[in-house]
Amino acid sequence: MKPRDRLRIAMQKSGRLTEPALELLKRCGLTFRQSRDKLFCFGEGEPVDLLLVRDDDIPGLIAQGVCELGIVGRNVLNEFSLTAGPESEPLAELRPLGFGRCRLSIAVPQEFDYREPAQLAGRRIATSYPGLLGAWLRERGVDAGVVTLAGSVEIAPKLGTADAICDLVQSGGTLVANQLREADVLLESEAVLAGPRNLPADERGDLIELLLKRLDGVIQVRESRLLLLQTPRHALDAVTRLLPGGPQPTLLPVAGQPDQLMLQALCAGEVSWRQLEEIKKAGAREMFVLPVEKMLA
Ligand code: PRT
Ligand code: ZN
Repeated sequence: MKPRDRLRIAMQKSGRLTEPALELLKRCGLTFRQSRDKLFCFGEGEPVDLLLVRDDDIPGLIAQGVCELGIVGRNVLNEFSLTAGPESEPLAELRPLGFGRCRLSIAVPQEFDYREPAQLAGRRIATSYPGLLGAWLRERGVDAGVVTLAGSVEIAPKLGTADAICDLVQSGGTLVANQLREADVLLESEAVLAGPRNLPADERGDLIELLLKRLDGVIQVRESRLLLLQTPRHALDAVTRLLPGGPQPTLLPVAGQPDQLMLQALCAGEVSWRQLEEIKKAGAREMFVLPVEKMLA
């Protein structure tokens, strides 16, 4: 079979990851002919097309070689890797993408006084993630019953079909609504770019490398902030010491105020209110934290 010279990326057709994934691809310079109701979207500028599918199908499509890349939750990717069987093509997490964050957690009824995994021995735990839960229990030497459910896992304890659950948690609202509480975290999850462990050795491999570089640039910009502030010269050292990580700040004179300086610093990551308070206490004034739109080093 002649290798395809276009790249295919699988992503969720309709769900939590759909909009942020499309937005990220757009920022990487990828746009697609609008046919969102279809399975396939043709890429306009670059030779990269989209497959719109259920998130659970994404790892399997990559493993079968139907597509080269996929945007999917780490929870779904790792569950696939644990349950796919040795003959399946091994998959890799190529990049974490910073959206769709959640946790795969054990949750127990409010009255269950949970302190450690050993207390789950002999209990039934309902989950849609039997692979991840099974591995977690095995690692801890806990012999518990795993009840696999496709959905509505959170109602299993009330129905009497399980004593605890293992499910995704974000705000925790669903657990509270079902009189459950989070007891232990198995996996911190977010959307990731998944691909085969061995990248194709043709043009598609080169295209993937190019895409990864663009993605790194987009993620770096998205997580960068420009911090602007004024500081008296005598407080400069103290203020500089408190700046979040990044390259050396730029200093500019302030017209008519020789003892004041304007400081400009690129920060890798969010600058918290607490950090700003500390910097202010050190003597800084007129502070601005700005998002970075584009960056060319
Ligand atoms: O149709 P398809 O199969 O594609 O969609 P889906 O219904 O399986 O997936 P979807 O869109 O619900 O989730 C896609 C991915 O988003 C998941 O695989 C996770 O990686 C990620 N994600 C992030 C979440 C959540 N947050 C989340 N809160 N996925 C599910 N939930 C559910 C959770 O299962 C529970 O029922 O929301 C509830 C908990 O939310 P809180 O806020 O009440 O704690
Ligand atoms: Zn799904």
